[in-house]
Amino acid sequence: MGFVNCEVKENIAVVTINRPEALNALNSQVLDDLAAAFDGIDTNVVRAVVLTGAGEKSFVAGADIGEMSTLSKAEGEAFGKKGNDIFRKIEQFPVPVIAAINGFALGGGCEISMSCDIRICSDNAMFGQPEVGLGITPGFGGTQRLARLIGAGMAKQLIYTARNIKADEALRIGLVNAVYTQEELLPAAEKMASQIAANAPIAVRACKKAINDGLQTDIDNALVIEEKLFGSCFETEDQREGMANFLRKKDDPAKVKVVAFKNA
Ligand code: CO8
Repeated sequence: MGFVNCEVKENIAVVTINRPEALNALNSQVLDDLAAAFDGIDTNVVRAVVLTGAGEKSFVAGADIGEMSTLSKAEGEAFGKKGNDIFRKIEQFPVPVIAAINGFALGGGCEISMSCDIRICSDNAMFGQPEVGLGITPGFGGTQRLARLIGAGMAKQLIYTARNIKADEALRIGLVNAVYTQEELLPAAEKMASQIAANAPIAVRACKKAINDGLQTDIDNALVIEEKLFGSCFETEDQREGMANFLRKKDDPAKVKVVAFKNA
């Protein structure tokens, strides 16, 4: 597919934004290709996704400034909606998405990483919302997701000053979970995806939904969301097999086995 590659390795998918000549900047075509790549993933097979950028320098250096430079008010709003729709698709994708941030994650690049479930980065990564320096606001969810992730005070400081931060600072403020060398990043992301993929897939999906939906409401309603999803797990084969395996192990440690969860 044009600007986005998707490689499925057993039950994980690696989606790579592939426009390195423009540091993987997001133009309309990249956004369309990204949507198509996620639409094309068979979630009956794939249990976790890694999202990364091609090349050694950049994850995504933002929305395409050339394309944006001549937009009218209505076109700007439409472009913002286009990005928001695809980022929301990633955020609500049924299985977890890990952003493996291999360099610049500026503007729309920082924003797309924040629509993923988990962010890890390489030691050359750089994050920022430089939009006010270009005369615009963040437009692909940055004002909302950055404040939710790292708190309103720190988000406002980063957005108002348009200051870029390096990997170590991103780790300190909780924007990323871990920092790796450039060589280690993708293997680490794939290993994490495989660890997720080894667990009961329906339960993992239910956890994602419970956390995401619960964060949008008050604690009482959020706990009801969890109760319902928790209850639904008791209709699955994976729950029966997972618990039976634990009880067999207790009975006789020699009976220990790795459960091959079925997505059922
Ligand atoms: N858009 C378009 N092209 C880009 C972008 C971008 N965001 N970033 C880099 N490129 C291109 C450069 O133009 C250059 O192309 P060419 O070789 O044809 O001249 C190529 O990528 C390589 O870039 P540089 O030569 O600049 O590489 P450097 O290593 O010197 O610098 C930087 C790297 C620091 C990342 C620099 O390229 C840069 O500052 N890029 C812009 C970063 C930025 O400001 N990003 C935010 C954009 S705004 C945004 O994302 C808003 C999102 C919401 C939009 C909502 C719309 C309504």
